[in-house]
Amino acid sequence: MFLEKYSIEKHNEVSLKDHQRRFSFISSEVSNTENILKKLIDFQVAIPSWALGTGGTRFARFAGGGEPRSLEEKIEDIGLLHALNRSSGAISLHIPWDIPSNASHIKALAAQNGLRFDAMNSNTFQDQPDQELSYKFGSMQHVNKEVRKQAIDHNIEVIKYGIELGSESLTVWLSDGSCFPGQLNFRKAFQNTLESLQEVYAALPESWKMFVEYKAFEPNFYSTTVGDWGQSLLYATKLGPKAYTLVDLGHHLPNANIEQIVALLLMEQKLGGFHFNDSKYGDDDLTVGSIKPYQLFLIFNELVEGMDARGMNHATDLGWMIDASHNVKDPLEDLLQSVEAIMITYAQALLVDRKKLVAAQQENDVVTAQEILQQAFRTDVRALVAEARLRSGGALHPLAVFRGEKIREQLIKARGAKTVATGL
Ligand code: AFD
Ligand code: MN
Ligand code: MN
Repeated sequence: MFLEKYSIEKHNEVSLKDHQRRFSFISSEVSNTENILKKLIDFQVAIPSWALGTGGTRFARFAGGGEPRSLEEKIEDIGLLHALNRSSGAISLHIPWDIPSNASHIKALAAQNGLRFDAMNSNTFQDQPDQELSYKFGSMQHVNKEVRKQAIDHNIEVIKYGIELGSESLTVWLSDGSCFPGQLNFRKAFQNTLESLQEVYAALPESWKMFVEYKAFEPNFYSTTVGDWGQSLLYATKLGPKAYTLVDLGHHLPNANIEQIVALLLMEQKLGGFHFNDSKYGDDDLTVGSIKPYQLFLIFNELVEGMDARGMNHATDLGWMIDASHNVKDPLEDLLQSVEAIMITYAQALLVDRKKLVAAQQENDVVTAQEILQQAFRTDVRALVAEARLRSGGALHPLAVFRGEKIREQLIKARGAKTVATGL
């Protein structure tokens, strides 16, 4: 389905006066409004193709209805999100869940929806029906060279699909590790993984980046072969300048200081990509900003500070992606909430008075430093984010339009109540 421009405009008209009042208030509070608006308009977050259907746990999956049945319908869904918020202009694909059998057709469809292809994701954490060798005991770390070769070949195939679509990065997340002490030799597992990654790295086109995603636990529970940012950085450094670390917010041990990790990776020019989500206990893949919004702000604060220190372009120099799963919400509504949370937090991070913060740090004025950060965090920037959307043709209130236009109902009518999107 395609959302007509006039239906967004119709909704905007109703709340325009109210919005203008709020926007003029925040404009009077903030000194560099136009500059911030420009940055917000440029900032795009990629939607993962696996987040458009209902997720599940290892206990159950409760499908929601109207889920996309094909890659075409996934692109259509992201097109809807992007039409509403103008900040979801990219898609991150997962192979083999979304093999583009006709790449030029898929590329054209994405372009029609104003979307580009962000990082391609490989999958060696599952066995596919037609697969020769099993990944039960790992993929790139495997003791058997043949299994490692199969994993390498798969990643090279993913790069090929990516080239056809105009993507420029590959995200490798390995579930490799061990469940019990003694199951594997840590050093050998690392070396096998490094050698395998090196072969994939050698197949990367000149302009491409490789993101090495780490995760501390699950599905392996004793050790993970890319277990934390230190290990990821080790691989990325040994691989070369095209390899970077990818930070997924849900992949840390409890209470990890993610903002510090981000700051140091940026300092080393080794932060490449980002997976947004939120969590209470582990890799919960909950809506961004739903549990720990202040932590998200502190992370964004370091991202902005670190990127500015290196003269980086906020919108294009890092891969910004959501990695979420929805068990009880409508996936599209959840993604609208996630993107909104990202934009709000980014705007707040742009408000931080950096000069004053540096001075406070220099004076060891801890109280003032905290005041400066919380002044930004406690500013209601929603009207700024809405204004950025309005100026780029989006909806003042995306969620309200989604419900008002009965988009889910229309998708169910077109696709059926019992569709299940590809994914886990
Ligand atoms: C995993 C990782 C990774 C991967 C995804 C697959 O976060 O990014 O691509 O889930 O569903 O937990
Ligand atoms: Mn992830
Ligand atoms: Mn994850």
